[in-house]
Amino acid sequence: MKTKTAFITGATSGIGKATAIIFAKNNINLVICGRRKEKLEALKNELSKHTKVTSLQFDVRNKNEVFDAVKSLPKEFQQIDILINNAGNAHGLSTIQDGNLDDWDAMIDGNVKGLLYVTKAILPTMVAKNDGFIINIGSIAGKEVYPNGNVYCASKFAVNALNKAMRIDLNKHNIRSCAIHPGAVETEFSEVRFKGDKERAKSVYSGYKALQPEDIADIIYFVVSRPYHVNIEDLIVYPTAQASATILNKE
Ligand code: NDP
Ligand code: 8X3
Repeated sequence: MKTKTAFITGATSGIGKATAIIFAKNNINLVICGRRKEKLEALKNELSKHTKVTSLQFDVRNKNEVFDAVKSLPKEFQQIDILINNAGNAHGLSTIQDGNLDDWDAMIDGNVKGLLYVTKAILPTMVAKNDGFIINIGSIAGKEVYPNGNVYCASKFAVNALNKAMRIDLNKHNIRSCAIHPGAVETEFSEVRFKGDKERAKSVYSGYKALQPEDIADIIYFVVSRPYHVNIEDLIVYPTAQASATILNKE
């Protein structure tokens, strides 16, 4: 079977990094992306013993950076078979009336527009070869609005909608798309949301066993390794202790 190449955004941490690791161990070549260069370099060195890896440093919010980065790919990495639209974060947790405009920009620009820019930059080669797989990392926040989640929830509702749009628009090009919507996953996510407040971030994952990034990475690998005629389109994944965005069975 032909070796596949995956393009993973947000590979410096959490779900994206765990996905890069499981893909590398399964001989999928990798384009790993993120803003933190030293983390990209460390991961590239670690995974190069399993597979071919290149890295791209860019901010998904900056459309020129996105398109220039994709254009700069070495020839052997230009045919992307699998795109993992994973980069994203929540910034803040407050009512709309108390919302911070910079936080709103960061979420809409990163989680929605960034995902679109990357998809648009990668799609021409997928369309040309009439094949491809796009995994969009949504969230339970894209299925349910919860108190103080407002703009983050809106950004993930948009990811859910865009995943459905991709299924429709790309159908005639044989490009599969799937949205995976996790509940609580223990990553740097809450540290970013709470602007470096490690104690507050830790409390999000205490009193129960949260999902680990590897749990989601395993599912992503399962989805992309189904036979060609099978497309899992939409998945919600919770920790056992979680019943909805707001119901958690904590000790
Ligand atoms: P992390 O904070 O651990 O990872 C986020 C990743 O996204 C990092 O690699 C970061 O890289 C990258 N990233 C963030 N903003 C940008 C940007 N502007 N440009 C480029 N890269 C960016 O969190 P997770 O692994 O948990 O998050 C991954 C995805 O999963 C996100 O879309 C998140 O919304 C979603 N999710 C997370 C859940 C959770 O509970 N953790 C639950 C449901 C969904 P760098 O900083 O190097 O740029
Ligand atoms: C991350 C999960 O519940 O904090 O998307 O929105 S939640």
